Amino acid sequence: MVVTEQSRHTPHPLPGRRVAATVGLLSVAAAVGTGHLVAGLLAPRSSPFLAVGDAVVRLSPSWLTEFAKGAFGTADKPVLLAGTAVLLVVVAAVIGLAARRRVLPGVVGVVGLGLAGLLAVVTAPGVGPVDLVAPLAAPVAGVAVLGWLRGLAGGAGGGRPAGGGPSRRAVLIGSSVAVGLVSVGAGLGGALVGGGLVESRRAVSERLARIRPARAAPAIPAGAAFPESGTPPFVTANPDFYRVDVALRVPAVTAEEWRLRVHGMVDDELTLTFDDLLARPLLERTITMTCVSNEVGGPYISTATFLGVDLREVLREAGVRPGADQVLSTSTDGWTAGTPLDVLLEPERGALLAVGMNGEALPPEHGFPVRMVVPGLYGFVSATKWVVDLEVTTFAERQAYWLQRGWGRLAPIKTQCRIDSPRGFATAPAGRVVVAGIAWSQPVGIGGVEVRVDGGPWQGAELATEVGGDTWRMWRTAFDLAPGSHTVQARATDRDGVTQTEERAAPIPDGASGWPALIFTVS
Ligand SMILES: Nc1nc2c(c(=O)[nH]1)N[C@H]1C(S)=C(S)[C@@H](COP(=O)(O)O)O[C@H]1N2
Ligand SMILES: [Mo]
Repeated sequence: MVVTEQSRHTPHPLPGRRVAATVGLLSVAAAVGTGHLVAGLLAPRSSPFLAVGDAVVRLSPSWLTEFAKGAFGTADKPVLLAGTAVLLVVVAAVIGLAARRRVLPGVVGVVGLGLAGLLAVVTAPGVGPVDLVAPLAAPVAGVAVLGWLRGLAGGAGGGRPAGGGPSRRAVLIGSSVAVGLVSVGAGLGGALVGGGLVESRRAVSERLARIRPARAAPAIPAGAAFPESGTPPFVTANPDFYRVDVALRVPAVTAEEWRLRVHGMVDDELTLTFDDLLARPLLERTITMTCVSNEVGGPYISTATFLGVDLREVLREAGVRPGADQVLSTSTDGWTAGTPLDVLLEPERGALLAVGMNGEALPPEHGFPVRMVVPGLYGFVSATKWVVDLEVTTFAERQAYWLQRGWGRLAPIKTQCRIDSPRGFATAPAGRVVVAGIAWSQPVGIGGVEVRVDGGPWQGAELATEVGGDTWRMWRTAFDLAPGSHTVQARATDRDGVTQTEERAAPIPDGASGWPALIFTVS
């Protein structure tokens, strides 16, 4: 083998600083674009770029987010994302410069960015395994493009002898354009598939912020909760709101493509668009939702202020025919709920086609763009998320998803309570032990809660300021207890004077019953 002096000693010229920085930019762009595209296809919320933005919001101290809201109003999120993008451009250029001589520092930089994205995604509420794909794919694409472009630019020892083929400069420019197009395409693709939903939701939130409800929910009075004694806050923050559904992937329907068909035993079939809903009077109602699967003492209960359209008015407009006794609602993913028609037509019930939750559009996991909420009924017979179809029919004719699987047909929420403090098997210091919790009996409301320790006399608990019958009510009381193990029990009584039954029942078919009890130790 003959190795010429010339080719062995051809020095690989270092790429210029501008070229190196461009290589860094394109590599990071490819990473971000790929992450966004994969997220868009698999799980919109797992876009590393958007997740970093969300993480910044989540981790920011409240004075900073309040300041941002004050300074930028509803534009605070675009401003935040633009800021993140600017920072990313700077970091990308630095990565390119770092990789000018040796590729390793650049790889470390891209992987470091990838780790930041991954961390942001996995620390978000409610992540699943599928959410990991996009943040892992992003740095892989970034490193691949970095290595390739460096080769083309001559920094990686892959330089070809000059002469003959296209000049290095032409190759570099050509490939840069190609990579740039791919990155932009990936970004756009991701934006179209997943970002379309994100964008739609953001636009709805902004529209809702400008709308004055025809009827606003009363402000939550101070003293409606006892968080200092261990109860949850009165209104559940959206990320903390319990979630129950059979959807493996959160359905992605934009507000623009959403339609609701109202049909069946009606005089006039209706098809409503999202704009049609927003053109109606919007009502705000604070409602405690409960899942029938909740065990005594369980977590599947939360409260939000919903904004929506009066469902009764929509049904009356369609003109319900005699003989119907059920509204079968269908989600875009095919799940169904059967709601008793007479409940939906009660003037005081307040059933909603909800579009807003705690001052923003419904979160995707909670039914964006539109869901049903019916005070006083368990979710499986009333709270259809991503609702697209309402059929007025009969229970004899049509059976909904869980009814077919052995759960109940009529499912009013049972009067129930939960002890939140002390925790089961906790150790409390000797002296006065505060016992606190929540109670609910939608839509009647709670009139009293009693607590007893070790089977002793029932003691009436202090009730928090009442918000309404459709919501939970917090309670607390205290006992002087001797050291040792103790059992505490609670029972709630509704506003009509009916005390919850002591009889234990499992959740299936129509909700758990029995007095909550737990054991703890006084030291
Ligand atoms: N499309 C759809 N809607 C659904 C469900 C579902 O599985 N699919 N589950 C229902 C049940 S059982 C409950 S308790 C509530 C829970 O609503 P949340 O997840 O917003 O708390 O949604 C209801 N709506
Ligand atoms: Mo449920």
